[in-house]
Amino acid sequence: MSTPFWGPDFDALQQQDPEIAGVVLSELDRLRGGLQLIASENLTSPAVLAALGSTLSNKYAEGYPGRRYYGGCQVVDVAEEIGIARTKELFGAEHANLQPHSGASANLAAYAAFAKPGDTVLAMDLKQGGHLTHGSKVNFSGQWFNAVSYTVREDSELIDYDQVRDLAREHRPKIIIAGATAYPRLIDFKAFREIADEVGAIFMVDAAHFIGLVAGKAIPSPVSYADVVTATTHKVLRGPRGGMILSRAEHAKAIDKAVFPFSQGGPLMHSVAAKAVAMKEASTPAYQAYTAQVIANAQALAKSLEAEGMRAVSGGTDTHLALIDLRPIGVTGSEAEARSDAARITLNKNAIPYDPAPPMKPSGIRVGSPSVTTQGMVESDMAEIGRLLGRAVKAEQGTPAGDAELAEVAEAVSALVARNPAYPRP
Ligand code: DSN
Repeated sequence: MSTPFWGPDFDALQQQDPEIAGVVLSELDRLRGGLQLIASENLTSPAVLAALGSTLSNKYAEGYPGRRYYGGCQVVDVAEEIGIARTKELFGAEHANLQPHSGASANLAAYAAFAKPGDTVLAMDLKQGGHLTHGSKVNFSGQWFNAVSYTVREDSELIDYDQVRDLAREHRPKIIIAGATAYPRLIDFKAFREIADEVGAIFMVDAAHFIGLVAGKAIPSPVSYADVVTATTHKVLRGPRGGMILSRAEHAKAIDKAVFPFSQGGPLMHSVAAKAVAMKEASTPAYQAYTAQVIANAQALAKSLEAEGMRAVSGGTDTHLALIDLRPIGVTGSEAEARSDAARITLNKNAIPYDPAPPMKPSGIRVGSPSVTTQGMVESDMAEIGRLLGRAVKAEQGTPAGDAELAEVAEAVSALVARNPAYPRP
């Protein structure tokens, strides 16, 4: 290569802006010093970070490769073309758009491609594991569309496909959406496809959470069943923060127009390039092994939390996350989140299906294995994490004994992560 790489130049940042340099280092310390169990996060590779921290960030490139509204796009065109080709190949998709800035932006574009304000959409209830963009009244999806929600069964805590069919027949939605942010089980895409066909609806899968498991061939793919698949690139997939859309060729034009110019302006070309890097990484046997381990680890973690007296919603997990009901141990999700935080274990409080408690003090937590698996942890580590988490969430924070227990757990967490560090020091 004739031109040496220019940036990320951390020394320059430290000199020019020590405050923000300090923040960057503190965050690295936080990642290295604790356990990241947020199911939607991961630890991106240095290659992805290098693409993100590159001069591609400077370029305006409204439009698509070969059809831009700005000059000088010949170089960024190559990045986007490579990214699209890799994505189509990886997922067996007829069309891919890598420009959505986020999962929510991808969903906005997908709605716009197939529905008009006032149309009916059918999606999973936010309180039962669906996403904000699946029809919540505080989001565009609930304000611009007539959003009808399906739920999980109260007994099994699994999606009630009979209810989905009944609601589809009754409301004749324009779009039926499968996908969730806190549903630990596999989704029957074939059943959804059949329901969509019966009522003439577009079938959209929001695969934000599990697209990385699909990339690694660890779970079945929705691509052959869905008209459109929206996703994020930063969860199990381990790319940069961002979104993407896969679709059938017949919908390619509608999708591309809905992203630009309808809902976005200039794409973030450094992020598009970093998505291309992530697709290459996700095409390797090593990544496939990673995704299989992600699932094995989530299952081991759920089991170890059950051994601590908690309950795994739906009895366990088939994916990278588990939803944990804390009522059997008499702790709220917010208490558990705060206590875990004090013990250097990062996770989020979460509502459980049919939660009797309010959203800010829900009955559960959500835990995920993508980050700790990237660090190289395996089932035996997850058993230890479960024991530590059990001690942390039961410690009465604010009492001398509880605080001492949390400090002890924090020490044990430090020892555990030292064996499998995040972003190991060279
Ligand atoms: N915030 C993401 C999650 O944590 O699942 C979804 O957008």
